[in-house]
Amino acid sequence: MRLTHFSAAALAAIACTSMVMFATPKPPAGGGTVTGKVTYTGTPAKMKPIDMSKEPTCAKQHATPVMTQNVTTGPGNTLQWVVVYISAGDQGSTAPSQAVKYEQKGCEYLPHVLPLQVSQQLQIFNDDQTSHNIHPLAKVNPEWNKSQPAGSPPIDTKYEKAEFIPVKCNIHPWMHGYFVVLNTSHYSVTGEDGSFSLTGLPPGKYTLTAWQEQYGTQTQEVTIAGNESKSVNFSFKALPY
Ligand SMILES: [Cu+2]
Repeated sequence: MRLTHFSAAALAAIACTSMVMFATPKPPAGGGTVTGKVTYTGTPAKMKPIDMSKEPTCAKQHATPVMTQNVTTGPGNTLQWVVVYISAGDQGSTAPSQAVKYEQKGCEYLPHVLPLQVSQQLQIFNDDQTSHNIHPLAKVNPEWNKSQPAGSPPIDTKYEKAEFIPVKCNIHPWMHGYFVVLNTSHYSVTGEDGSFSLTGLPPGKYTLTAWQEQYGTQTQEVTIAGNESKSVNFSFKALPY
């Protein structure tokens, strides 16, 4: 998903911009911006090709084998699928009314890592011609698993507490993903180039956390004055394998 490195606030800003021609524009959200890159040092584990031959309707959707994604790297030692978010200092915000979508497509979870807000509607789709049994392994929130045969309507759900929730499929053992349920609207997922962007930050002192599913978390303090833009980079040490 190419847009994953945009923050929710950035997407909202884009939505506003695109409406300028048709309606009186709202005042810009303003505030500060934090952008940066997430990289690694050391030698990360090699991702492995996934054998989907047991599920031919999925296998035939992929010209080349799908790779595992728990450490997804890019040129220049960048790390994809890292969630960067404000973990302290945010004044809090209510969840947006639009649902976030999670797809099961080609026996993969799209996106691999899905950030969403507490109480935000989550819609889970099965786009495949086979059954999935999605099983988010929540510990703080209620745990459940649901079967979703081909052609089923989306599962509508939400989470009421912040939590990093691993997601698996009880039918296809290679399917792995994450729901990252956050108390803040200021978050971003790194794209293929490891970059992230948090926008619309009011002046203040913040703790910024970067989370990678294998390498854990890192935090940095950042102070925003006015509408300034700050650059913050994170570097994870690749764990031995
Ligand atoms: Cu499945």
